[in-house]
Amino acid sequence: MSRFEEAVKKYAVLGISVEKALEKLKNVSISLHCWQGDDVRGFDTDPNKPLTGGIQTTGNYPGRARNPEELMADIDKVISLVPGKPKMNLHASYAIFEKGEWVDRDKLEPRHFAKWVQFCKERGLGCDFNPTFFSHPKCDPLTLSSPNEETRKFWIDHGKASIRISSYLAEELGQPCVMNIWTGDGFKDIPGDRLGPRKRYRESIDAILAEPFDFAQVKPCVESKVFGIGVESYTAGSAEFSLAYAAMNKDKCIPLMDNGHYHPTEVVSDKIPAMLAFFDEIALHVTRPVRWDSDHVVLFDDETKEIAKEIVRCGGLEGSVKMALDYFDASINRISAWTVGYRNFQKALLFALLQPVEELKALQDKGNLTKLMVVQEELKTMPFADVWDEFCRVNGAPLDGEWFREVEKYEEEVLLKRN
Ligand code: RNT
Ligand code: ZN
Repeated sequence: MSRFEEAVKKYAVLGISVEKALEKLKNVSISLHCWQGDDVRGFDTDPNKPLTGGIQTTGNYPGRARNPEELMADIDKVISLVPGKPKMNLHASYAIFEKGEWVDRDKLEPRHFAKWVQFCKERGLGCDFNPTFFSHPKCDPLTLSSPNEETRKFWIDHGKASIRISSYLAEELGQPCVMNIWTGDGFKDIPGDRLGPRKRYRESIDAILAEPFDFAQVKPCVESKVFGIGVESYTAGSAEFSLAYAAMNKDKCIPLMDNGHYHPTEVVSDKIPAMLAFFDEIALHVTRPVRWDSDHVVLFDDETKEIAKEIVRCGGLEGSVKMALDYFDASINRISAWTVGYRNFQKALLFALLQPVEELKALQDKGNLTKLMVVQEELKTMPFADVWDEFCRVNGAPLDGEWFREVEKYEEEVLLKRN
């Protein structure tokens, strides 16, 4: 009997169907963020300008993608190293212009993403989208919450353009497009007015969402944040602001939680069921905060597992939870960073799918909390790795222990030749 067959038997004793878990995970779509490949620089402004909005990449590992061709080649490499098919996730700053052409963000059109559509079509991928409200001369530093009407209008127009681009992506690729609104609007020090920027932010999102779109096809989200570097004292799009906005606009907007955007002892895993008690749909940015929103590579760690567990237990894989990765590490090989994080999140979902959900619920409801603890602890040492290997095998991806060689080869042959 193979190790996998033995694992199937062991899980069957607990009433868990490995086959069902593998089948389920195969069809799960996780968005792969294009911005891990070039340290969030994009193509529409000077790539050497600083990253603003309270986010930061650190490190200068060789091999950063410098243009669309390199970024696409790198993404292809990642796709070959992960099981199944990801969904793409683009920022507006990754617009691809014809030679000699350039338009500012308020004037972006669907055609500036035609090359990405072609990329996705050729690979059978859907695509999510993000207006880019940071790293741009028109961040004053505020965007949608700016008191300067001209600045605010520029960014509203960018949001509207992004809705049109999202509709285009959804239509062309035949999959709904999640369009996330995040701004780094805020202040380093104690503000003189906390309400004004939030009122303007609210009005700006209203204005963006007044652009016509089909809510079945385009899923605008509002992402909250607690603070950022250089924006320590006040964030316009705080948790309460974003949650209240989404709750009051359920017909056109969904809340997005990034697990790097809360106080360090708060956990998004517990927020998922709380939100699903009220929202039909929620969106997530899966990342790993180390002491702050540092956007380290997602590991197969306790909170990632807990997040995945809640998604699975709450029926999130049926479509109610939109999952996207959001991290950017410039200090290690970027292909590896992407691959490790993506595979780890899949692992976490698989680990969650191999749990006797009904039994655990019943134990809790009957008050048998002793057995609940024992069963949950014993699940940790089940032969999960053998099932993961099988998942990789049947979905055309190299196993753990195999794929990194490919990255080393790619680094030598491709990445180190970039400078
Ligand atoms: C920043 C937010 C935001 C960005 C991306 C690039 O703190 O998490 O989602 O990371 O949009
Ligand atoms: Zn995020």
